[in-house]
Amino acid sequence: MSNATKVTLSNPSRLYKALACLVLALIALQYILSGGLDTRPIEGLFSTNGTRYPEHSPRHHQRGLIIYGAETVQTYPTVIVNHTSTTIVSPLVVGLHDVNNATKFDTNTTKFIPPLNKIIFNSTLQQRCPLIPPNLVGPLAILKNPPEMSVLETRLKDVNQGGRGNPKNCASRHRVAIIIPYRNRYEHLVTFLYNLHPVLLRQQIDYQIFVVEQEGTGQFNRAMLMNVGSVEALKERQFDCFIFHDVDLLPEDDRNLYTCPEQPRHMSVAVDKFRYRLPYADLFGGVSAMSREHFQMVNGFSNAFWGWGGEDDDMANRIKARGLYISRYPANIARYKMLSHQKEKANPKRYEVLRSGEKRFTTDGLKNLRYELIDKKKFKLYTWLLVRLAPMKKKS
Ligand code: NGS
Repeated sequence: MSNATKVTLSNPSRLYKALACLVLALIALQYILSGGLDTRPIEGLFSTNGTRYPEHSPRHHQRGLIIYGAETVQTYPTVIVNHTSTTIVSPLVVGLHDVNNATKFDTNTTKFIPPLNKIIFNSTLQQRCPLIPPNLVGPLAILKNPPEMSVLETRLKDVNQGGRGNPKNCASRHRVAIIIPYRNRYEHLVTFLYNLHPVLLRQQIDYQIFVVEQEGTGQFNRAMLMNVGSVEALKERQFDCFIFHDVDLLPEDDRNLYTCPEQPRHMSVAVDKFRYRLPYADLFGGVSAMSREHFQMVNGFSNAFWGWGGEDDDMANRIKARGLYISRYPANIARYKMLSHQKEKANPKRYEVLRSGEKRFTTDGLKNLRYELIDKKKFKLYTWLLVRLAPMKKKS
């Protein structure tokens, strides 16, 4: 027996100390091997609102797995991050891919269902944008004398072809299609783009502006153009929010966020033309925001309003009939200036159509929308759609 062994055996407290050291060393070794000292910048699970899943979440410590997707975890893809470089997919990119082709998290079994094909993305590392955009300025000076469109195009460098914008250094929380029913208002359109793009960029929204022009000289159908805009926008990307916007309204405060909250939102609460007072409680005209889900739930706008007036009131009725309600930001923020123009001829039948609207809620709208897309162009500052609207078939 060696001296050392003799000492240990003759002194049991030393033996315990040695054993304790050995156990600690083994624990440390296991920790290191399981990646405990990994300092790569992003790991963990995130929900769509940017919060981290709780520490006890089964995969919290699994490196390289990021979930964007949230309240309904099962329906959103998990992304396998390529860790040879520190890359991660933004929700923007995820949205463009088939969710069936991605890892899903089963909340019942708390297990991951593996993807059909492993997806490895190589996009830039991006954190979600903050809830409150940091560069807002509040009240705005309205710019009423825009330069020519070609000059504006070169000035608005951060806008991409088709009138798309996207925050540079973070992944936006909102995918918004701005839909403008339009005819013969080119000067207004330039002024609108001049004022609106900088606001949307500051608001860190992932957006695209769609100008939906009605062909011909027949009676204007604002609601139908907005329905067309929503359908055509979704052919491009899975927008989660629609903002229906008259071209003659310019926001006076960039805290009036161009996003869709929990409930449909009437945005043009205080307009200079109405001395900044809301004309009536159910007004939903001018500028309004609806999530894709809600817009489809109410079957879009009615197609039955030809000529000025009533279509927005019908939408307010649809919203209420579905148990939703119109929400608003405070009037000191949701302020707009209206560009002057000749008032269009009101539809003499609008009250009649409005009164009988309820019985058409489920049939008249996105369900029976008929139109022909005559032309489509992606200009630098907007996507332009020229459409021929088909009148609703009369019931015999
Ligand atoms: C109501 C119209 C709405 C319109 C609102 C404000 O009278 O469509 O005025 O119009 N309803 C009917 O005519 C039934 S505004 O002056 O802002 O263009 O939105």
